[in-house]
Amino acid sequence: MTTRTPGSDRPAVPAYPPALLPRPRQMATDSGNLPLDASTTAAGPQPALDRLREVLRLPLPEHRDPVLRLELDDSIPSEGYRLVVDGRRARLSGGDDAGLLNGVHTIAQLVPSRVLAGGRATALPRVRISDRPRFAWRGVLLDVARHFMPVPFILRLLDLICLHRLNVLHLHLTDDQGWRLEIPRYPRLTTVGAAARANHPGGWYTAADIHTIVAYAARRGVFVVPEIEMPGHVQAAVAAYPDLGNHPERPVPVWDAWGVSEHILNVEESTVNFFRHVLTETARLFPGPYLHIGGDECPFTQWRESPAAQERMRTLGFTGEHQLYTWFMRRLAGHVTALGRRPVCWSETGAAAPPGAVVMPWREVDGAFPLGQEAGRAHDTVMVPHQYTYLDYRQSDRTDEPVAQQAVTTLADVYSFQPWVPSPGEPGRTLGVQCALWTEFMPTTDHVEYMAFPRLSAFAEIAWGSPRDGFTEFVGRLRGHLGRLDALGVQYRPLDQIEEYGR
Ligand code: TNX
Repeated sequence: MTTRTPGSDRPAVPAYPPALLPRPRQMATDSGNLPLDASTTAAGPQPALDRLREVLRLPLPEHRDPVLRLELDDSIPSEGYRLVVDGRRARLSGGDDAGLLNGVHTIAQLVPSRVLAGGRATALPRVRISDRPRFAWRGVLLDVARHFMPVPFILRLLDLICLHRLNVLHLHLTDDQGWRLEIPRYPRLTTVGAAARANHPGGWYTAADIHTIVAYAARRGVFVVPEIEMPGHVQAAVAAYPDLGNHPERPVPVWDAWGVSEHILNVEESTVNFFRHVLTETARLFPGPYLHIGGDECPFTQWRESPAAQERMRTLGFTGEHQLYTWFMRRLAGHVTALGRRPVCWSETGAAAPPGAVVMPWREVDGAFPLGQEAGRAHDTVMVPHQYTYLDYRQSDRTDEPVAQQAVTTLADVYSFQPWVPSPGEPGRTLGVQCALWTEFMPTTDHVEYMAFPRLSAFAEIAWGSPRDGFTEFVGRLRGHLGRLDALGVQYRPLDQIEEYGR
């Protein structure tokens, strides 16, 4: 556990209203509460009711005239909910199942944090809450390629994601340093691409692991977006199958340095087919609507020097390697579309992004660039500007911060993130926002938690679009919220240091 300085000089955290985080759109409280016990009855749609049982740790027997009623209500927008608790009953109305689950996860914060640690709920405070998220995509990226993260940790992260009413887990499954998804037709992707190496334990997910993760996420209203990187960030795959690379005669190992590897895919038809098959298998394992095909940081050196790539360029009538890259991404995006899924790619694809793809701009704060209005069409975006959302950056400029990427993104920086959205009349939509846990410098799950929290909590407010009353108000609520993270044993970075040195 992290040690914390006792804070006698801190403002007291009010017990009521509970410090909800993200803060709901509208909330009114009343004194008194609704007592709950093992005989408390409930009724409503099954997925949310089952989740409510888990959250309150009560059996909640069903009854026609229940104390806790869950219901769908067409007048509430998608993912929105309304919660009314008086001294005798509670009613949770949701625009859809996702709205009900959001409401249930607010209820998880209305009960004392000891309930998160396994105790039974004994009461709900009297409240009226009317709430809905600003964005439909409220994501967290976890890089399991640089350092493999075991399934139990992913399930724990999913508990923390839904507690913050976030709804996307983006799994970065492949990179230069590891390939973490078992593809039965190409076993070496994992037996070689995810093997243990010196100072590196290795590991990969089987189909059964993915099934566990996806089902656990779905019960919590979270969908999982798998990412298979191409045509760069693929050295682990090239190590496993040298024929995918530009120099089959010179095999390379799985990379054990950080940065951008020069070893990219070749542009043979067999390589396109290989990745088509990988994407087909990935789509079979992940039922969600999106499939991420990477596309970031692809150095063209090998294509420039490869007679085969140059020949391919000429045959296709291209004048530069960038056209070859666009061609590659479009072919694989087309395959994703044919699989009935929506492709997602990093912003490097720019104006040349495959039609219908969702683009994640990570270099720019403004989603209009480089999507290129001049291209005559805009893409839907998920905004991930690194300055605000990269939780692998240091949390302060103190010299005793653990080793991390050099850049600094404080808690206050994350809280100041104002996501770009197109102006009225401009094409395209901002589907949402996402924060990123790239794990080059996070070898252990404790370390991931330290880097993620409490910044992920600030990110959740932005993603939800909570009403803002300034950073001080947020930190006051965060203090109360940290009690929940304590109850769950989260290894977060203590607040005092951030407070003192945050910008
Ligand atoms: C850039 S963001 C990357 C990742 C690194 C990250 C480190 C993106 C698409 N590419 O490969 O892990 O920076 O901050």
